[in-house]
Amino acid sequence: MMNILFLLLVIMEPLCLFVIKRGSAADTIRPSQFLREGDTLVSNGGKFEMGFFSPGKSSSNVYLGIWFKPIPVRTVVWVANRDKPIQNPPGALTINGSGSLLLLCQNHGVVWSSSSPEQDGVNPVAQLLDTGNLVVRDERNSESNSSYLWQSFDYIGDTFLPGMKLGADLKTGQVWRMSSWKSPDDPSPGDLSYGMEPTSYAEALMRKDSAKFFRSGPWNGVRFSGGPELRPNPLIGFQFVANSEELYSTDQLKNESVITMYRLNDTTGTGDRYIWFEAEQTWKTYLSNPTDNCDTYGLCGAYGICVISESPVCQCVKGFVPKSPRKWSTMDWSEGCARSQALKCGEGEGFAKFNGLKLPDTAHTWLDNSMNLEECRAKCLANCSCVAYANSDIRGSGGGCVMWFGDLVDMRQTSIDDQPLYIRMPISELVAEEKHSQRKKVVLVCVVVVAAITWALIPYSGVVVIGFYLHLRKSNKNSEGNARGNLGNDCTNEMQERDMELPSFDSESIAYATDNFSIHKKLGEGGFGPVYKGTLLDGREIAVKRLSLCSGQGLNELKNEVTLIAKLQHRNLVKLLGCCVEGDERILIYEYMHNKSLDFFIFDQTKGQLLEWSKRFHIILGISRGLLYLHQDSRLRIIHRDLKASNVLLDNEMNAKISDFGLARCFGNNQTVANTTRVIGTYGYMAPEYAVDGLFSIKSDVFSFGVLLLEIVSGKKNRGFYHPSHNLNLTGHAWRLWEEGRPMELIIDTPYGDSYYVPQMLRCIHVGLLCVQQQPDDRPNMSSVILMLSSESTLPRPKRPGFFVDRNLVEEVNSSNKFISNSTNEITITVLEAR
Ligand code: ACK
Repeated sequence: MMNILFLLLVIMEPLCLFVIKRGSAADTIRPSQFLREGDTLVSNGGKFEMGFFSPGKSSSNVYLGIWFKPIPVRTVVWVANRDKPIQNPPGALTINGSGSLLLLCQNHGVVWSSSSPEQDGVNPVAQLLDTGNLVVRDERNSESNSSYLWQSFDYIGDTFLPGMKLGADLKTGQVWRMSSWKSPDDPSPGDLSYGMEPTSYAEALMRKDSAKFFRSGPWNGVRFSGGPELRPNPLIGFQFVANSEELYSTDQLKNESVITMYRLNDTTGTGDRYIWFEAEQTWKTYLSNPTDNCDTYGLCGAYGICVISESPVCQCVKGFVPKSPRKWSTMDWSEGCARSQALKCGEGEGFAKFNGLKLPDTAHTWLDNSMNLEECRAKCLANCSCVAYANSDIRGSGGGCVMWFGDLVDMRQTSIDDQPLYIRMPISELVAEEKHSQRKKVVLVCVVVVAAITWALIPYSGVVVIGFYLHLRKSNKNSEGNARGNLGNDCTNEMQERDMELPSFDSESIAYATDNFSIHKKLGEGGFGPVYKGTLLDGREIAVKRLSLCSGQGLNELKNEVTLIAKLQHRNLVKLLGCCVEGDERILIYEYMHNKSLDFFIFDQTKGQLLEWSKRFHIILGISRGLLYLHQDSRLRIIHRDLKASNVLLDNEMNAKISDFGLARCFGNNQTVANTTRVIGTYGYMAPEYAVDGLFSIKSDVFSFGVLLLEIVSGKKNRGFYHPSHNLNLTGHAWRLWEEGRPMELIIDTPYGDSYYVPQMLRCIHVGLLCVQQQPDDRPNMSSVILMLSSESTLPRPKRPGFFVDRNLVEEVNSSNKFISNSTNEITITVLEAR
């Protein structure tokens, strides 16, 4: 009856007296006042605004929401009627005498109401605060009084604002949990949700539907164990409260002028922290969860540790081996690891210490904050089901005790080692470890003794001994630095072995096979000289690369190519059959590829029709597999350094084969990055850190792969790309389209007709953009790339690509380096482009 009265007042009689005046900047509504469509409430300091809106492309559904007032791009942070849109406007909001907010609509009466208990004897007023919180309070209580009758902060949507709580009120049962919008057009709850798990050692957990998806790791008094980025920082302070009444985590803004929010995004499957950049009038992502593949819940299974810099990323905890070696070798880590030696409880077990880990899932933990680490160890040891323990609070010198029961799941390596995890081990494992460290100690003692003796005999000579020892240790550990001069021992040995095994052809038989290098047999001109088709006496077809004397590829490059790929056997690498070095003649002989190189097809409208989408996808997978093999061959790690369309050949079944290893470099086992003063590669494919600083790594190859991927999908060259309305290159253009939500426009005018498979193409564009990100650490490695391409997993949101601007700028960077090199002779930039 009451509702009908309101409806009559508000909707049927627009001249009714008690309507909030249009354009007025009131921040409150009192009983018998109405907020109608077109009216808004504005918080006192002008930070937030509340009114009616239609999200995204939906114009028929109307919602009551709160958004940032100063931001021109309407960014809605809270919606009242998330799953009950007003479909027959107009609607109006009011508050009744007992403090309930009522959202009314012409034909349906009350479409939404705040679920606060009705209160008698109050003077209710609804007020939009400057925090973005819509509160209902008794007007007699001051604004700052926290005893609100109702507040929107208790009903979080997809956006977490400073001051909100994530967790639960254990007394009232009120749960504070975020949930994503279904889509940009539909604010009703989507698949993704984020909240605090009420385990003994609580942690925040993101779920996709009901499955665990990402963990923050537990709060250890200073930060969430899951990542360094979750530490306090100059912008946001974290607070974590766990007592018998409440369990929650909250943020406080340290600088009030900053506009920030954390938002769940159903489309990308991520939680993103955004900051508003006033000068650029745009939101920028500050961090995203999951950050990378290693943040995927339980990726490496039980007792697996994810190490993002490794390839493959999953490793077993020391003392454990893959449960299913077969699956593990195919990068299916789901079964995790099992102990290599069984535990025999009570037979002198102990614990191995692991530093720098995100602590495992805390679902089965036990906590006692009053115990110290020693007591914790004793308690865990005494209980055969306890598999690990750690200090629960790392403040000061550390204290508290947390113990794990059941398998240890979802660990990853992090850069901070302030909270070691102690994992239960059988005595045999601990003895082996002890012997290893004893050996190291003995060597060190010997060095010190020898140094002391020699010092006594010849003053200061001991320094040389210690220096020599340190040098040996360092070179054993890692062999970073100039690539060519610093191949790891593994590399050098392997290469020497390979060198000897490569068949040597005599120049006469090659001349015969190619009709004396006849022009009719010429396949084309490679980066370092002509390539001919030939037929050996036994009928085998070959491709003969004859290095021209004046080419940039000297004997060194040839030897490099020979030694690196002679023995590499992979169906996605072109096979080197032999070589010939006689006098001035330097020739490489390869298996013959019937279908030319990839650039012959993809950049040509007519020939491009021969490569329908499924073939393109097959080629993309082939290149990824070939590159993965190079990057993680059992003993070598090879960086190609010149991956591009013309260096991918196609055999008679259109299988992709990576070719041209003249610029490739080999890394030792522990080496991840090297630098060179001689930057060689091809414009458009070079990663920024390589082109500018000469730094190359598997991630610079990943960058080139990303460019190639986008080229294959779009049929356009990164470097030659032209667009009438901007000056971006292909990667920049692709990223812009992605950001604007129209990535499929990348394939406009492609010649592969209606052979599209849209989800796969979108995935390829997405993965391509992840590969060309500016920061090497943000780029996935090739094992992740393959996983991403061949699964339907949620992918992180790509950040800005490297060199996404006008190609001329890239050239400017390089040409300015060239200038330095010419004038100082320090850097010689050699940027070669074969085609
Ligand atoms: O696109 P294409 O026909 O394929 O032209 C280039 C040219 O030589 C210069 O690189 C071709 N080419 C290079 N290696 C091979 C090979 N192993 N089999 C067939 N063609 C090759 C390449």
